[in-house]
Amino acid sequence: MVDYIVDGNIAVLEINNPPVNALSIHVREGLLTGIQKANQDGSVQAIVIIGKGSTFPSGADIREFGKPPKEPWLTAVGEAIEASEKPVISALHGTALGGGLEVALFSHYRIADERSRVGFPEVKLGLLPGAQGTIRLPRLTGLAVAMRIITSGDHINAPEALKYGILDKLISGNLLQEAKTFAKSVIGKPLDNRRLSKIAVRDAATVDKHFDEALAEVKRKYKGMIAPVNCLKSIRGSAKLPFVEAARLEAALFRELLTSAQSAALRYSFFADRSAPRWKLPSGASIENTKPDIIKSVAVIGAGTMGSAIAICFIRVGIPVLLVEQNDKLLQNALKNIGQILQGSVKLNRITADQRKQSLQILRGETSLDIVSDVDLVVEAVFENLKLKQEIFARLDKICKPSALLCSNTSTLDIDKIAVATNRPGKVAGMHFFAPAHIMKLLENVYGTHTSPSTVATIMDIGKRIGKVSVLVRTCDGFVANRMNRMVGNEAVFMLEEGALPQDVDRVLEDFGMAMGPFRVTDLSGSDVGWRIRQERAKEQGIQLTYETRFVNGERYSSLPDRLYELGRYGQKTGKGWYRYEKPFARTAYPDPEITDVINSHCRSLGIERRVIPPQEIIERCLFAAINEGFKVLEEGVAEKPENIDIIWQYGLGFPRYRGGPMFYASQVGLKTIYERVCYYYDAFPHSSYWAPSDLLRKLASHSTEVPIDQWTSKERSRL
Ligand code: 3H9
Repeated sequence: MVDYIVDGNIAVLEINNPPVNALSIHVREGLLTGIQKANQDGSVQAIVIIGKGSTFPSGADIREFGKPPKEPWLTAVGEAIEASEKPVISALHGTALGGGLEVALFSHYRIADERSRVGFPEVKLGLLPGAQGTIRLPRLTGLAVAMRIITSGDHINAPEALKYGILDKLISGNLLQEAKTFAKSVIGKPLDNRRLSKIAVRDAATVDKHFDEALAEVKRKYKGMIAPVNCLKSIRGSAKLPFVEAARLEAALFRELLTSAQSAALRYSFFADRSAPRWKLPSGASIENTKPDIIKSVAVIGAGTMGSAIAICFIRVGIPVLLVEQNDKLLQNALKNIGQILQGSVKLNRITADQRKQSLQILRGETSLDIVSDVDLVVEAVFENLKLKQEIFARLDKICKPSALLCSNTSTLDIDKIAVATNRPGKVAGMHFFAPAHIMKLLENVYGTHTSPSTVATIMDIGKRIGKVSVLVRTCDGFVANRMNRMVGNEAVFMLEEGALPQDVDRVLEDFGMAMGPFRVTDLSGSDVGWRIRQERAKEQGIQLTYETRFVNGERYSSLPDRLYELGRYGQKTGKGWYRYEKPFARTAYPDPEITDVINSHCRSLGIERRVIPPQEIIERCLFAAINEGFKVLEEGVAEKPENIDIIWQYGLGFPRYRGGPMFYASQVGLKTIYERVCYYYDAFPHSSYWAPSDLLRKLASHSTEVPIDQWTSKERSRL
């Protein structure tokens, strides 16, 4: 894995561990023996470390973490590099990250391809650069820059790294040749002033000030995460302690992180990010064997908030959009809004003024559906009503060219029921965007019974092209996100009836790490939306909902949200919802005594006795209910694997990444505990049938030892 090549008086250690030259055990061994051999080889006067293929090492091998560590440690390899009597030059290209950058910092010189990037992304894995990265980097860059680079995990481009002193020289030509030439130029020069362990942190005297400022920043930015705090503690050590002691402190802080639940979740998330978009259908069709169609033009039907934001997703990557809206006034408003949103992006430096102009040039508003005959893909984003969608799809089927894909942005409706309105069910699918669609990363792509593999390949591919994290799910009521999240909403409201207040529930879930509690989310999206859906469903079923309604079709029902609607408390947009706001559209939510009165009088009128609901119960009732549903989703094959569910929750529902997602969280709590609590709540709340335990959960929980999450579907689902 490390080739040892001698060219004249230069030994080249070429690391060959595709795809990213991760510093796996054999690479570490190869580097160590290579350094030793070169030092013993009388003909060698300098050593070059370089990566084969597309990159210098991009870090330690993340798959080795969580397993028993194997010697030599990266630090031991690095110390041998630094101690070398012959100059060692790291020649960087691609992405020199984490342990890779640490190898470079142990080296006496660092030169780099001018297009390369460096960085310490460990914090994103819940770790710190634990092979002396936190104590070596400040010696080159000073404390403030080191703190920023290490706590952000961001990549730094080569010119910037040169400016900070991380690199000694940028190379535009052949890296290996230039590295050898550079190596020859430093033969015989003193090495001690190139050994970072011998150099002091130049601004060590100011460390407390930098530490306090950076700590306040990371606590605000990365609330609840321990890795950024440990990074800072270690960097502070680099300035306050002798080198060897600082290294010892770093090792202890690294070990604490490596064994933490947060790092396990973040490492799981790293691989889940890569595995979730890799789709596979029960038929065997998959990303590996199915080619996507190339989408060159799109029509978005419906120019409401959602439709407009979806249009933005396409035009900003250069895909022309026809935005269709019957009502010309609404259409003109939407076009104006899109212009303003893009202007906002220019102000935030997310796009240039030119890019805005180019995007708007490929957007056309139209009031007639007939205009979409030639587009490759239609995304329908009209009101959530099955009959309306069926009518539109029937018309689209007649108007659009036979090869066009017809997709719905429905968030709940069965794709099969929409597809039957057309003569091309194979080309019908769901593309469920999350509001605000131009910002939220998630795209829940939905296939129906008849959706063809090439349609699936195309919607997954286009999702990637527009920069979304695309996850494929099978059609069912609510798909994965809304189906599971409904349990959170239900339990949250039921707990209000039983004794909690909105701020109690939200606080517990936000302390858990959720981006927003369910009541703040409802206030943001507007409680009128849910009210309309409830009324519509009741009408379909011939049911009259009143304040006294406590059961619908034998299922527990709370009319509290309906009371809110009747009071005109639609949320932020009316300045009042589950919370009070200073004015309509203001963002800061204040607990509202009026809401407490509404809840208390609701309970009195229905004869419900209120009690104190402990935080643990709030967590269990919201999350365990959703997790149980998640197991049903797996059991039914709606999601192919737990990672898909977790990625949906992270990118669509604000689940904290450092907890992995509800399914990973379940694996950490333990499936026996989850199962027992689900059974307990099912006994306590028999009129909430979603508490009925999932068969898959029951089977997995019955094993004497915990079944690892990567075996949940393959092992058990086939045996159900
Ligand atoms: C560390 O270094 C700790 C040290 O400080 C201390 C030690 C004591 N290990 O992302 P891609 C796989 S912590 C194992 O699709 P790209 C990845 O799973 C580490 N595997 O490519 C995928 O596999 P598959 C600090 C890794 O071009 C394949 O490689 N470093 C690793 O879009 C291609 O990856 C990091 O955190 C790894 N380190 O992006 C860097 N990296 O095909 C993590 C990748 O089976 N890596 N794989 O799904 C990255 O950020 C990106 O992979 C990179 C390339 C930017 C390098």
